[in-house]
Parts: sequence; C-alpha cells; structure tokens
Amino acid sequence: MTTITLVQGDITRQSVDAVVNAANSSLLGGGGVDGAIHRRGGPAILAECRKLRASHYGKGLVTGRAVATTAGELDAQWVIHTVGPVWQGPGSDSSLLASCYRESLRVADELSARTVAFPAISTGVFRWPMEEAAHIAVETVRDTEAAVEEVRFVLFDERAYKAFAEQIR
Ligand code: AR6
Repeated sequence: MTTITLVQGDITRQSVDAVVNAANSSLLGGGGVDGAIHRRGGPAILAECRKLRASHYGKGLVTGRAVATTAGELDAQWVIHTVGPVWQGPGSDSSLLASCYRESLRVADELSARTVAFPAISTGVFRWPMEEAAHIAVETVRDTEAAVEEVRFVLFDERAYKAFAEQIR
C-alpha cells in the first residue's frame, strides 16, 4: 500500500528514489519545476532526454505519458518526466492529468523505486486550478495499485500545500 505524504518546499531538494518532472512534450527543458530540475540536476538529464528524442521519442512525449532518465546530481536515482495537459477552461479533460500520475507510478514500479516525489503537475504554466488538480492528484494516487511505498507531494507554496492537505484530511 502506498503512503501519501505532503511537504511544502522545493522538489529538487528531496531525497527520494524518483523525482517526477512536470515537463513538456519536447523533453528538452522549460521553466517552473522543469527548469529547476535541469538546473540542479545538471547536464546529464538533458543529455538523456536528447537521446530519447533521437530514439523512441522522435516526436516527443505525448501528454499523459511518462518516461525516466537519470537524476544527474539530484539526490535521487531517476527523474520521471511526464507531460500534463494545459487547462482549457471548465470541461477540460482531467483524464490526461490523472494519467500523468498513473503512468509515472507505473514507470516508478518498473524501476522498483520505493519513494517518489511529485510536484503539482499542470498547476503552473499550464494553469490547471489548484484545488481541482489536487483532487485529481490525490484521488488518482489512492486509486492506483503500485508497489511504491511513499508518494510525496512536494508543494512549492502554502496555497498548493493547503489545497493538497484539504484532499487528504
Ligand atoms: N519544486 C516544487 N514545485 C515547484 C517548483 C519546485 N522547484 N517550481 C515550481 N513548482 P510548472 P506545469 C510548482 O509551471 O504547469 C514548464 O515550462 C509550481 O508552483 O512547473 O505542468 C515545462 O517545460 C506549480 O504549482 O508545470 C512545461 O512547458 C507546479 O510546480 C510547462 O512548464 C507546476 O508548475 C509545464 O507546466
């Protein structure tokens, strides 16, 4: 059974087996968590992402899917890159956001990762409303059968932390 924990802070400072990155389909970096992970993790992560683009992921990573690379200099073994959906307003398809959590856990299980840190996927540049994103994140992790022992949601600010805390009460 997977235990859910919450931390307010910077995901690049966590000691875990796998850190999940809220990437974009290019896999070649960006702002937000993605920028922070590549900055602190160093060039080894981008080098592996480029190899993925040159092999199985020629067109990039599809929204809702996940793929792992080294974690470079982070205090983790792997970064699991996933691409969240962009908020399109009310009626946006939340199944793609749920898929990010499910697919990341599937990849984590394949790697035998026991501890996995997630950011609040899609709630920054991709604009998904925090309360709804927190609900989808927690519900999906709860409903997913995984061998992962700990899912740690790492929330950047108090607003995000409170939204997730509301979901695990
Ligand atoms: N640790 C934990 N959470 C963070 C950190 C951090 N160091 N930095 C930001 N957050 P975002 P998205 C929070 O924009 O919405 C990138 O350019 C942030 O406050 O990183 O999925 C990618 O390349 C927010 O709550 O990801 C894509 O193009 C959450 O992480 C695009 O942004 C997610 O914000 C992905 O957008």
